[in-house]
Amino acid sequence: MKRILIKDLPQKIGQKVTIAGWVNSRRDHGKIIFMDIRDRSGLIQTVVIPDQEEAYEKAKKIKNEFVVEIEGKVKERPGETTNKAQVSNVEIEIENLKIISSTKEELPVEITKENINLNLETLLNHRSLILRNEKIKSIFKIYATLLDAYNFIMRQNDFLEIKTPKILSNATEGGANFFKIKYFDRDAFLAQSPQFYKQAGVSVFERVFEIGSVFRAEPHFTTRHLNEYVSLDAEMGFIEGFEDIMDQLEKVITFIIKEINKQHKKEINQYNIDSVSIPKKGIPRLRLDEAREILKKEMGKEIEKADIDPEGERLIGEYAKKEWESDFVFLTHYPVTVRPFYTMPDFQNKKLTFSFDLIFRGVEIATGGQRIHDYYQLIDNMKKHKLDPNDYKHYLDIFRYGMPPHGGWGMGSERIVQKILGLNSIKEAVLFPRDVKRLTP
Ligand code: AMO
Repeated sequence: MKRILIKDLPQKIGQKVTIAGWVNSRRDHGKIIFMDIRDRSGLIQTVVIPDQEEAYEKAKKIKNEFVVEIEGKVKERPGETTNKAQVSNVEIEIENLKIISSTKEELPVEITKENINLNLETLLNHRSLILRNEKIKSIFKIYATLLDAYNFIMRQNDFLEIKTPKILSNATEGGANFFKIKYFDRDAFLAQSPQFYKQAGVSVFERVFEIGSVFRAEPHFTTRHLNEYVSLDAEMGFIEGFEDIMDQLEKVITFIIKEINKQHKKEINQYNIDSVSIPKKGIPRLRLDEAREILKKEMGKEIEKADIDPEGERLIGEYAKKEWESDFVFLTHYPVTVRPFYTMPDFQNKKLTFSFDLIFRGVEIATGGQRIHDYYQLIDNMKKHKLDPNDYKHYLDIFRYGMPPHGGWGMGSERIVQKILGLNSIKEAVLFPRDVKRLTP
């Protein structure tokens, strides 16, 4: 008999069916054995009694996580025995039971708990097993919707999807957090971002986006840094100012959040956290120096460096929530000294740039801004940043033959999921994360 999915069982009451999946739990009550079976669509209770001799004998030996195939009759369950995890009020009375895959091993960790709460090391050390937990699977269901929604809204806004190289001859973002690799007989770098290539994309297609892996050699253990993450990038031409980019990003993030809230109520509830809110009036925008003032006046926090630190971002996030009921806030006009050489300086104040960060629940999730599009200004600015234009010949070629005013953003996908669910570490939002010490599984 052809296998059907657990979610379709309520329509099969009184019929004989075949299902297959993992044994989520087994309870032996002597005269009756219950097994909860899990497949990709849900969870169902099954029962076997001694009259079904062969199946009953097999069921006695079964342990959690065995893979089984079950043939039996779908029955309505009496109301009082319906438990919370049940997808519906039906159960299966087992007639035939086939063990497809078994193990002699004991499970190293208990994974069926609804409210699993393990420390990060345990979560990562037993990764392939722990990912089977419903609450943990939810993270990746939300992640998949995020990628799908980003792709959809970008295409709808006339951006073309591109894929750019990840093995490069130069580091793109400056700083020291790049991975140097051997590339045949010379050195190469893993892309820290698709920055140069998405700008090249503008020179051809006007509007491009990319969903792709990027690499950062982050030597520290923090709750918000990964060494390999998936960046949601965009770049658009013919802008009138960098506000156009923020407007576009706001549209995108609003759509993504709406989709996730609509499709994942159940998953968000498992994490016992409020769903994300964006005020009707839009995401508030603060100049960085205004934010500085607010932090000093309202929260007694003085930012000494040119850039705002993680604690400052957290506090400004709290302020945005209190003042505007917003989980998001844009910070704008970062100083030249903390932005890469390709960032457009503010026409009115050359010490500042037309750039922004988007803060979500107190963490930076996106950086963006207007870029320099004039060939000669770009060369000039490279020199100001102590870079040799000869090292950037191919990048400069983009600007040599006509380039419109443009800009874009890079957004960390894992940080978005982390903040939607309130995960302690960003690593929880990655199937198999890497850090300084971890290259497995
Ligand atoms: P930036 O370096 O700020 O900007 O990165 C953009 C966004 O990527 C995310 N991010 C990270 N996420 C996880 N682990 C990391 N180590 C990590 N580093 C960054 C953050 C951040 O906001 N080219 C520019 C973007 C642009 O201007 O278009 C860039 O890469 O969410």
